[in-house]
Amino acid sequence: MHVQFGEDFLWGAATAAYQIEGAASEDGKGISIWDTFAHKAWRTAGGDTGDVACDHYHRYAEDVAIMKELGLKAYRFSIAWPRILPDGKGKVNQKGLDFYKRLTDALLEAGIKPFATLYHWDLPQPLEDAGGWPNRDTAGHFADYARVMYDALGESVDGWFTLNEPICTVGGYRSGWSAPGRNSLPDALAAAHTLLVGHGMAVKAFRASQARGKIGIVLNLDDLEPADDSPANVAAYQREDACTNRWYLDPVFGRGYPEALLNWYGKEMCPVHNCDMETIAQEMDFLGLNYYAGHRIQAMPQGGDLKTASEKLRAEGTELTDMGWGVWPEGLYRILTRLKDEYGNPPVYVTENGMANHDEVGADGTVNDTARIDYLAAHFAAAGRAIAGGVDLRGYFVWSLMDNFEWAWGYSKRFGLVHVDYPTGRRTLKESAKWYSRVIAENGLDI
Ligand code: IFM
Repeated sequence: MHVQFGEDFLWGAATAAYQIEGAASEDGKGISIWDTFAHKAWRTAGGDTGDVACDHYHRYAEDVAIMKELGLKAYRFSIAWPRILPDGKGKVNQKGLDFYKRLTDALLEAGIKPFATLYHWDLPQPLEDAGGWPNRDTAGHFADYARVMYDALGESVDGWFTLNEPICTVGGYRSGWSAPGRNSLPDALAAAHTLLVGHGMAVKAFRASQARGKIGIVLNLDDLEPADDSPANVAAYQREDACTNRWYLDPVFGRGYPEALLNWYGKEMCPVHNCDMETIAQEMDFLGLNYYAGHRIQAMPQGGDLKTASEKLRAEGTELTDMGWGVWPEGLYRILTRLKDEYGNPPVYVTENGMANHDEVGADGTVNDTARIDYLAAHFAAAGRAIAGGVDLRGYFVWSLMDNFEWAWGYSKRFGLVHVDYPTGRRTLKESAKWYSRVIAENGLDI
């Protein structure tokens, strides 16, 4: 079967600052919570840090040349807040701005549309020291930082995303696995609310700016269903869906917090100030969807937290990626269709989708990642099917352009279309990259 995409469909790839840039304390960059966290003992696999990462800060021109060779139409990167405002607020670091100006100029020169994420998890450490995301002031500082970026790159950037996967930032206040590594339910609940208020303030600031592009948020949504139709499992599914998907989706679409969440947390929910829900519900131009997983939800004897009251089961028969995540392309179709049916069919970009695979450069110099080709082909086909069913999907950013620092897993997981040899920094196009380049050239694929 042949799947053809529309002429304007934007094929791209995505990365994030801390995962690829390196140059952790160069040219006036401040420290982020991930710099601090990764340097603590036992936080990342092998004690890996993003100090050097893919050295993209110095090799960005080579990386843009690779994107051009692949024929990418768009590139999604993130801006390191502490490179721009080392203290998180106040004095702007011109050299930080210069780097992103060089990057976006190179992209435009190569005919690639820049899509910038303002926050992909690297909060300036001084703001964390002042309370971090649980502190309401952080929302205002985020909007101020966003304003600096709209002024600096408003002419160049096509698409802006305020936050990447707020649920993961919240996780950093609830569990030890990601920065800042705090473990407090009230802090996590407050962080979730401040993040959403910050998102709304940043969208408002965008509308008031002269920037020419469009704006939205990136949410990672899971395809969930009850393990069976027993009342306990259906209730567990509703809670899990509220916690994983609707906690962020509903308020940005003007529906407030889901009832299942309010019922579960009750008084513990962070206080909502007067106009907060209105601020959060600013009209967006598109939604960014990061898709990786589907689960069947089964109730568990109640634990202290919403998360421990249910268990996630993998869809039967699914293969596993190197992260241990099930391969479930049907879930992408189902989520896209849900956005159409339940959220008014907003313009959507798949802002991340891809898989970790155990990739090695073979003796002949190639990286034979057929599993990734199969994975992407199946997900592209699911996206094509969703478009045929009326979903307003505008583009697709594969995660990731290149192998990079996979947070707590360090460099042990490879998500890239391009292989990175970390000791030398050498880049090698994997077979999936060559295949993707043909998909882009033909604007379609046979499956
Ligand atoms: O590497 C991450 C990325 O930073 C956010 N979304 C999921 C990816 C894979 O885990």
